[in-house]
Amino acid sequence: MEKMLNPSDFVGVSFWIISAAMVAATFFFWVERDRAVGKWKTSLTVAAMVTGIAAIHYFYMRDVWAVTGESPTVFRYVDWLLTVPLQIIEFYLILAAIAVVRAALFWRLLVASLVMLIAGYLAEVNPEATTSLWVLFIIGTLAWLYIIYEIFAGEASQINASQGTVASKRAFSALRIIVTFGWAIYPLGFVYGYAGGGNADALNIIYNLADFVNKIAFGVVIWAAATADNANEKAAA
Ligand SMILES: *C/C=C(C)/C=C/C=C(C)/C=C/C1=C(C)CCCC1(C)C
Repeated sequence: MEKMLNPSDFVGVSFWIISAAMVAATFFFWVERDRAVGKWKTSLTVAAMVTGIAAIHYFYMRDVWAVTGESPTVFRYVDWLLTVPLQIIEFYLILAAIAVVRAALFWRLLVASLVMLIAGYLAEVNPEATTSLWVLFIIGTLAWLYIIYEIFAGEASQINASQGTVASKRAFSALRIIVTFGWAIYPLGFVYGYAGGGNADALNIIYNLADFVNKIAFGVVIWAAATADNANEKAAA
């Protein structure tokens, strides 16, 4: 018989709660898309795609955890491989909504995010190899720091500073906070999860929290900017 979720398994319950939240968020962004104007509609579509893809993966991750008690590493990274590039597209859309942005910027952010995730995956599928585990962790962290550099000091930041509207600047600074502090929860989860012998409970609860912040809260930020721009436009008309 298939094992059911154990109510006293708080990590398993967190998988359950995030599954429900991802579905609800997807529905919300999808419906609210009607209230956004112009290019912001696409941003909300992408936000709904991110939470929708995550919802599907959370259903499976919850089962892997409930049945085996092991980290659902493969589903986790398949989800991230789909949703992180979508979030990079989201940054690009915010900039493209206000200015002509070079495609090279998009590709640099995309490649850096892939290096970060591939390094993390190679580390986590074989955590017994502790030397490569931490070398790969450092490679992934450097790729993340590069993304931070790009949005604080690189071309993306210059475009935002010189050509942003009030709403797009607000969205852009919220994105900076998400990528710096929201994304920082993942390497923290990695350290708690693997330092000193490994702790799958800590790893998964922290990753689940991080996904809640970075997929749902991130979408809400986009939604706030999208609907604020709408209000401005109506006031101007
Ligand atoms: C929706 C999923 C998101 C936004 C996932 C983001 C994942 C990260 C920012 C992962 C970062 C990691 C490092 C910075 C070092 C290597 C280990 C990782 C992959 C956990």
